[in-house]
Amino acid sequence: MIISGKELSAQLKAEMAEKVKGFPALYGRVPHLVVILVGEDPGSVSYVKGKAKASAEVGIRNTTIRKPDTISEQELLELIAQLNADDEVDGILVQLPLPKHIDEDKVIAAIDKAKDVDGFHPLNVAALWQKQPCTLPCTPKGIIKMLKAAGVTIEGKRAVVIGRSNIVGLPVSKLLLDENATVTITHSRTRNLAEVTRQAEILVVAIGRPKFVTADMVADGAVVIDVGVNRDPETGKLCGDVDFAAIEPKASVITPVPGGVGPMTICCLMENTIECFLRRRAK
Ligand code: L34
Repeated sequence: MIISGKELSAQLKAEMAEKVKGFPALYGRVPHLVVILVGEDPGSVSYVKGKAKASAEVGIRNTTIRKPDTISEQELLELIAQLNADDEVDGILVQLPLPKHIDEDKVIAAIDKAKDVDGFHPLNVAALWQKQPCTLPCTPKGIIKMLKAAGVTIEGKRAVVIGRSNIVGLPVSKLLLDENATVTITHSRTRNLAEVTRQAEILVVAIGRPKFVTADMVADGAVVIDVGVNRDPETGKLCGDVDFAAIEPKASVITPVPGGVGPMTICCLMENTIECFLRRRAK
């Protein structure tokens, strides 16, 4: 079974659009998401466009601010301070990665926690690990939604995550743990990786290397979630971290690239923007 993130996200966005339609009457306006894109990285340009398109579909106001990669850290921090102070802004997202001369951690920490639609702010991260109410990071949140929509039972399962990034590997591990999976986090220094991944009933791959996971690394019947968005060095087409053609026949459930986790990430960003908007209204 192939889980279509594209279809699931279309359904969820339609439900959100229905809800947002009522917001002007209830609250006087719709949620407003501001996306900051620094530089011209083609991947980032494409993802940020996807975020604007999804916003339009859901009825969320989107402002995308594009800055040259020569912007100083100070200028970026000042822009964020301005947006923090603007009561008409509900969500602030700084697309990553940033140019090397800018300290990403400092930029993320500068965003008002209540407007942190990515769930990357240190206070949101701390709340996640302490199981307190927080904004969940979009990609991990989308992964759990896909598993549930596919009818996958998470509780009691052996889950293996490849990758330990702040954006995906660590938070998705925590969410799987919260769903009562037994979680193993693997990475570049893991010995006998294939031996570990073959134990996985649920395998989440977020390593950022094209077709890194080969058929011999996956057990028959495994659920495989592919977070990678890479260019295939041979064909130049988009491909995941998983060799889809080789693994799809073995897996019980698998996500495609494109059309899998990516669209769900954007869908959850819409949900987070609505949540931030409503939480700010409630105050
Ligand atoms: N701040 N930076 C911040 N927040 C994020 O949530 C992200 N991420 C990751 C990179 N940097 C970020 C994204 O938005 C990755 N990411 C992302 C979002 C959407 C898609 C892929 C990555 C996506 O929609 N992928 C499509 C293909 C898009 C294409 O054609 O280029 C897919 O179907 O997988």
